[in-house]
Amino acid sequence: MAAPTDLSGKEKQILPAVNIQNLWVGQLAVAGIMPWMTKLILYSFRRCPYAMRARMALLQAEQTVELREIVLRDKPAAFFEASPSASVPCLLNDSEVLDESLDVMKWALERNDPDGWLDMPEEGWDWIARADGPFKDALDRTKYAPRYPGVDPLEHRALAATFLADLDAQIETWIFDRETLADHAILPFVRQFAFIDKSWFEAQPWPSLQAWLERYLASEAFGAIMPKYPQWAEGETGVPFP
Ligand SMILES: N[C@@H](CCC(=O)N[C@@H](CS)C(=O)NCC(=O)O)C(=O)O
Repeated sequence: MAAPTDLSGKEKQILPAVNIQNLWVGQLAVAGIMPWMTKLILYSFRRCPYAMRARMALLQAEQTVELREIVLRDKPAAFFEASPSASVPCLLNDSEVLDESLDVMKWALERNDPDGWLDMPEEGWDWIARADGPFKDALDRTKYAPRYPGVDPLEHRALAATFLADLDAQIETWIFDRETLADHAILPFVRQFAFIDKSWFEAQPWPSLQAWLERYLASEAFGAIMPKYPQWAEGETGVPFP
């Protein structure tokens, strides 16, 4: 590993033009300006709720990655090579491939967890398991009913609603007494469900849940994980995120 002061000619030329104070070292690594830094690559898709929660944890943990925006109907060969499940998100670091969004969240926060998101009650994992399991199943059968022949979307909307009513009863401002991993693991899926039929969602008696979602959608962090990214193409460098 080269010492940070041991700059090649190219780096010497580039560095004075960069306002280093405004950049994370990870962004410099992605930009190729500090090549001795580990380069992290995130295959992502803007609207995928799993990728959204991974990006939220990376943002919170201030872990800069090279983001490669994937279009799911046009997956590049490099993505198939990287991701065993061919699903987003997929994070590559120098020693491993993280192909599950929750693993990406944990990995990022284990490196830097300024607000203690990982320090949540054990029950947080139960909420996440209910959201990722029965709630997500019901969400998909409500939203994408034609993909599930013989399935009644209204029946599944009612199943999803039982979970959301329980969550509404649990939330004051957050699921627990402060923001934790559970909030950010679940919020993208509640967003996805809410937008199936926004007026129906808003008419439900879930004031705490609705306010929780509204705060998320209006937050600076949400804006920071949702810019439109250009589709990544083989041979290109992706964009630094965050
Ligand atoms: N368990 C995975 C699920 C990820 C997932 O299913 N992502 C969807 C997009 S939202 C995907 O990539 N699907 C593959 C496809 O549509 O081809 C995780 O948590 O990361």
